[in-house]
Amino acid sequence: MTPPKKARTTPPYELLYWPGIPGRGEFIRLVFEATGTPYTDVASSKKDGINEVLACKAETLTVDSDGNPPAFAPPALRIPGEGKGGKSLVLYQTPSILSYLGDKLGLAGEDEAEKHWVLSHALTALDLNNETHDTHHPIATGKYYEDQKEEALKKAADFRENRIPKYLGFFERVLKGNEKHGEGKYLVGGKLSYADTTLFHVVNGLKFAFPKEMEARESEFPILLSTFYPNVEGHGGLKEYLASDRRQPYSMGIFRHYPELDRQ
Ligand SMILES: N[C@@H](CCC(=O)N[C@@H](CS)C(=O)NCC(=O)O)C(=O)O
Repeated sequence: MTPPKKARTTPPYELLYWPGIPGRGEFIRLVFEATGTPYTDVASSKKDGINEVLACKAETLTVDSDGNPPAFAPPALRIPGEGKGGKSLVLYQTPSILSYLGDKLGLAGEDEAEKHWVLSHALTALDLNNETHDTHHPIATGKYYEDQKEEALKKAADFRENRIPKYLGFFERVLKGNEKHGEGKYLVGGKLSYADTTLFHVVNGLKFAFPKEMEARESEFPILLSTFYPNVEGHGGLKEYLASDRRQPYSMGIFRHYPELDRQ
């Protein structure tokens, strides 16, 4: 039987995120790229696309013309035709978007338990992402790094000495516990999930931001850094994407390389 047209086509997914940095938008891009799903990165591919990003988070917005609440901050995902009454659906918060897309694109786990483990691990990796941001902005997100450098040095030292090993040690245990199914390559079950792509990106960002610290710790987390990480990096659609110029370089976003914050 021929499936209905809608089931055979993917909706026109539209990522609403700042142009010029990987940022949190990258967690969303990775699930599209890993599954070969077409999407539009609105700010970088549409003329005046940035205005659409600004509009979804406008501080005067209470509800948009399609009935969606405002987004607190990018990333947001807009899906024409999937909202109430066949209008556009707009979702925000990285893990909420990942959970939605994970279900649609087969990256959310195989059953109810796996679905929640995938979400829990992705949230934990995103906590690590947020703590990484706070190493260079420990006092105020809206102030320059140079205005909070003294505190950043203290915050980064604690992050390197206590938080990095705590998080990476946790994920090493998760991978070890799932070795029977995942062979060290997957956090949950025996196939790629959005928890894997999310953790991969955070580890990739940490290697950029704290190269000396990560190199010194390489042998402490053998499954994570020698099996899991290269496996996700070499996965189907991701391998080509990561080597392409569509993968934006790190700059002034969450993952920044300040040599003075790294291991000395
Ligand atoms: N927890 C939110 C955080 C969103 C967030 O902080 N977005 C940043 C860019 S990565 C932003 O534009 N923030 C603006 C603001 O907080 O006003 C998520 O994961 O989506």
